[in-house]
Amino acid sequence: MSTVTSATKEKLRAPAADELDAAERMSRDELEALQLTRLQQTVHHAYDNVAHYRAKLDGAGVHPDDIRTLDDIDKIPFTTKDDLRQNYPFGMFAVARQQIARIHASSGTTGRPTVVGYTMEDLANWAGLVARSLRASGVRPGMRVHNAYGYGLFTGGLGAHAGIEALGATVIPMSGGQTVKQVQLIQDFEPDVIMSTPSYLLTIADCMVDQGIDPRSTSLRGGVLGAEPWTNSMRLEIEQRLDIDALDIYGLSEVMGPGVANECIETKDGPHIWEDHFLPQIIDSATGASLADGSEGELVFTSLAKQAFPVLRYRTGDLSTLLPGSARPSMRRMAKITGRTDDMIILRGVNLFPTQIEEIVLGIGALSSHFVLELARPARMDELTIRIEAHPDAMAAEVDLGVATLVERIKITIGSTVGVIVVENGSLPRSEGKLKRLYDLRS
Ligand code: DLL
Repeated sequence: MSTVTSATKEKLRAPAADELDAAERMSRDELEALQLTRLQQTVHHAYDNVAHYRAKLDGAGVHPDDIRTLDDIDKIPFTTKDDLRQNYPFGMFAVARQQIARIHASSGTTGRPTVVGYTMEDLANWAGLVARSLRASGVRPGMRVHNAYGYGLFTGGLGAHAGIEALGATVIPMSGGQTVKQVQLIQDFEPDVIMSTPSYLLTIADCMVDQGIDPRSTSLRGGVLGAEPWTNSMRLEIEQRLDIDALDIYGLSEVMGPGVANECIETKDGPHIWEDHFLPQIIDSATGASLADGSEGELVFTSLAKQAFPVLRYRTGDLSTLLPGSARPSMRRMAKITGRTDDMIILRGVNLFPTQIEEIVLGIGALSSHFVLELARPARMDELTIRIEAHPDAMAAEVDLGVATLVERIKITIGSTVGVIVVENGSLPRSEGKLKRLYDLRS
């Protein structure tokens, strides 16, 4: 078994222009023309084949023929998770059941899961977009990719799997969990790249340390990480701990799965949305009004080429900002997700997201990245307590100073007073997939 030192690790590189898909090289005008044709087809397809969409469009007095420009999209009513739940399980499918090649479902913390379906062509398109995402991350045919996203109804495992194969890379279908085995296979199979949630990659790195393995010494050169919000400070932490490039992959089951958007390694400035397949919008969550690019709000997507499960103006609940394209100039980027509308904590009138706390915590060396937030209402007022583990190498006095700094920085940047409790190292639950940061103890 060979160990690779930092000096010998070859950096992942950006694809050359001739390695890109045709859509990535289109001009903005060509792309918008394609989007309009595909939008018109999608609206017709949804109207003709899904009773829910027909009723919604009829109710709004809109006929598919009324969509003449991309701006006409604002005439179409939103689709929400609730609409999908009410049509559980297969009411939103737009093709005959014999054409459905695969089903996925998102667990959903409350109520019924949301169920999505794919035709063979949908699966091929999805694999192609994950392959494009991997290529943008610096992955190339022939590389080995360790896939630690969970296999099963969750779209992460199988979605990533098909994309790795479509790219022509070698997939190691590890799935989530069994952390000791993850470490062993990384040592033995020497993958170039790992796919997992950012929080689970830190769990894997901790497990390496427990076994006396330097996380920087493995064969890994890159991580394609997503499925949960993570900050640029977390990226830095991961890149330094594992000596890799860490790229952000975004997606959601309802819109497709992983690979709706992905960062480009040459810029690492937020995921590029693959706009030939998904038309993004940002809206004001309270009023539903469409906002101009550059404003922060809720991301809404319309699928442009899906057969089995077209979505019209699906409200993701994810908060972001649409930004101009950079490494792929004609496709817009999304700013890293700040959080979900459901994760927003309102603390004595101040809105706050777990990612804001993460950003501050990671700037304090004496504290670790392992923390949870507890929201309680002991009296009339809500109180937020951060339970956090100290950095394993920090001295007690440094930890005390770190805690004081944390309280002060939260007060200054967010404007709320929080409690902080330092807990024993290893006592907080470790992520095996999507990390749960917020515990609401109020009810
Ligand atoms: O998590 C799809 C996925 C799998 C994406 C693997 C990337 C990698 P769902 O389980 O339906 O699908 O959850 C979707 O996860 O609405 C966001 O709130 C969150 N999410 C996904 N990717 C990111 C990301 C998959 N890169 C929900 N940054 C979405 C922040 C993300 N949040």
